[in-house]
Amino acid sequence: MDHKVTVVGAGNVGATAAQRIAEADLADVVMVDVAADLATGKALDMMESAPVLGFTATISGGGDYGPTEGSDVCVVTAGLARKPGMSRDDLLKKNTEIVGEVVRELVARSPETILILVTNPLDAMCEVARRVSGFPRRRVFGMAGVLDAARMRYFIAAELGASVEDVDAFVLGGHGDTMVPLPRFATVNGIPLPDLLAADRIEAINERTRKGGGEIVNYYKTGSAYYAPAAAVYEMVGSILRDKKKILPCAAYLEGEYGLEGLFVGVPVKLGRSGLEEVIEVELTPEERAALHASADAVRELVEALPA
Ligand code: TXD
Repeated sequence: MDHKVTVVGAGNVGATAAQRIAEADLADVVMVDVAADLATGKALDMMESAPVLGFTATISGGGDYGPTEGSDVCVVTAGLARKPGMSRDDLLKKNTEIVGEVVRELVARSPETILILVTNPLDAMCEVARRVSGFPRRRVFGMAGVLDAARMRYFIAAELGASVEDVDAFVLGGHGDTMVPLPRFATVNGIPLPDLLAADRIEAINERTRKGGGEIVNYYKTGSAYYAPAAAVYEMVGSILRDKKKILPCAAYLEGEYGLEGLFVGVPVKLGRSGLEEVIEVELTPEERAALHASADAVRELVEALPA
């Protein structure tokens, strides 16, 4: 393979993303996890599917960062989930430590890599990775918007009995309850959603999108969503490695766009071979802009709570 992708955290999202990337022959994949045997075992299990599925990419796994050297893209899914009794601040502290350490190990071996953060709280973990790596925003950003938008697209398609392929939508803001679905920009094969669906039905879809993560947790009980998150990672990695220049909503470090500065917030960006190539600014209504700024305030609060 011409490309190498490292996935740190061989848990649900990491391993599923690794599988998608390898099965599509996008890149050779290296998985790293503190649970070294878990990463080794999952990699071997996936390799044993290659003869049946016919992919040529290789997947390896373990606890060591040596094999990650020279990665084109590194995806960080390592972290702890919030356990009963654990406060949000405790989780923030713990995942800050984990992500900081992981990013240090990665950039020492792949100084030119592109970092995609997945670990929650997403927007704050992007900031940790930015500080530790010292990378420009072109090479450090987060996955959340592609997932949130995919959920919204699915809900629209299901509501209308339309093909998921025809539905486009996007979501702005931080990854959490304050995210800002933008139905005004949603289309079904080019037809604006508000022309097809009553306002109250659209609002119900917005609300379900905002709570999409929780809806899955309620079913899984002991874990969170991973099929759709892994698919979202796969789409971002594909747009980068194949230089597709897709416009995708990602957590990007804003430098004045949307009136926001020095903060990771979900906005549409262009992803190509050099990473985040452009932040796309769309004209927002005063209400949409206010909602985006409220969402940014929530991210800022988290970033200010980051351990020094
Ligand atoms: O939209 C989004 N950004 C998200 C984010 C969508 C889904 C999941 N989201 C978050 O991603 C979730 O809240 C977690 O913070 C991460 C990973 O979720 P996943 O469901 O994959 O969690 P798992 O299955 O618990 O996997 C985490 C793995 C696990 O195997 C740990 O052993 C490993 O991370 N881990 C580490 N690996 C390497 N190094 C260190 N220090 C480490 N600590 C834990």
